[in-house]
Amino acid sequence: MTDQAPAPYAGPQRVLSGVQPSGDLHLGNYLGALVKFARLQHEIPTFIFVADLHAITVWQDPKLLKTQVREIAAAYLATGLDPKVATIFPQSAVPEHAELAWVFNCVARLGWLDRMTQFKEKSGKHKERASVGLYTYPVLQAADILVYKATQVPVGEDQKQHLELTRDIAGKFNHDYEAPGFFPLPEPLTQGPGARIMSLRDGTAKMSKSDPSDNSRINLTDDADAIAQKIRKAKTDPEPLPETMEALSERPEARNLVGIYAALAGRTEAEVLAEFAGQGFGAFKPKLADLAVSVMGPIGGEMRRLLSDPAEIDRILADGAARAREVATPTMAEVRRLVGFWAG
Ligand code: AQP
Repeated sequence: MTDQAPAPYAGPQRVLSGVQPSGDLHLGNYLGALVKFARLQHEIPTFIFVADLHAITVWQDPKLLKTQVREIAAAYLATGLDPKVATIFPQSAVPEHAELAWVFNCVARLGWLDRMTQFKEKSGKHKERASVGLYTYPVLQAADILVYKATQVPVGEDQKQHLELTRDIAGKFNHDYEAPGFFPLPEPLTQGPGARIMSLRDGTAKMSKSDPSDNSRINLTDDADAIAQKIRKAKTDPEPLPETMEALSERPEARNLVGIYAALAGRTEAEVLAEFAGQGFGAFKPKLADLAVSVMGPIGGEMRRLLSDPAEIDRILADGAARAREVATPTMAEVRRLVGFWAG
């Protein structure tokens, strides 16, 4: 007998991604994820959820969580997701995510999870006090993706390792339950200059919702004055901009601002440097501020308009949840059968 490669997944292509309702969305979330959602929805069936199950891996005020979910939904809509085209829904409205996560908890190995760098970063020095949910977060993420048999996952670079784990879980499930090609091995879509936006206060740290300094990030809800002021205050150095990105390798803050400009303008970093080489930040920052205000300003305004009608957002989310379950329910029924559960 010869060893044969397992049959590849032959089902339809689907896109899936989501964002946690755990704070204000920022420029990193926008460029690393949301921009891609709006583009992909016109190419491949796209499922975008609000990750409220993930959010409670760290404490969330129960009185605020629903409002936070609506805010993320409003951000999706304001950045171009069309609920008639994409399926937009809250994670907790589709119980199959949590059910499949349990099965995957029994497929994934402790050694695989022990390698996840995001848990180490988020749990910090006191990992014994972190929730078990924070540790198994990437297993739930695998379930989010695979319950829709999604093949492409638009995310920022920080999520690449979790996507590798999803592929490992899919491969092991297919192998252990003798179901070759049942789950796809999904690909992360991380390309583009917005894949890793860094803090405006520290070019070596990721721009993040949980950074205590509000000046470290541009929030989607910031108004024009706040955006311009944060860029004016962004940490830089006294040198002029060089002609090549290689010359910025030791200047993380400068590199970050060039990357942000390129991503917002839809240009390459090389094109940006070709325009600004030789100029200092006194000249570059006002141009970046104008660009950021022109792109981000209208998003905040549209979010505020959408949030003034929460019933309409709830209607969109309920409709999306019903459509999402049409895909998730048959996958989960098949998983129950493959695993041999009593309740099929
Ligand atoms: N700085 C970033 N640059 C590019 N992409 C980013 N993403 C997050 N930060 C950056 C991408 O945004 C999507 C949603 O992320 P999330 O809210 O689900 O969780 P996160 O990655 O943990 O985001 P934050 O802002 O860093 O939140 P906190 O501070 O709560 O941990 C993902 O696709 C992510 O890659």
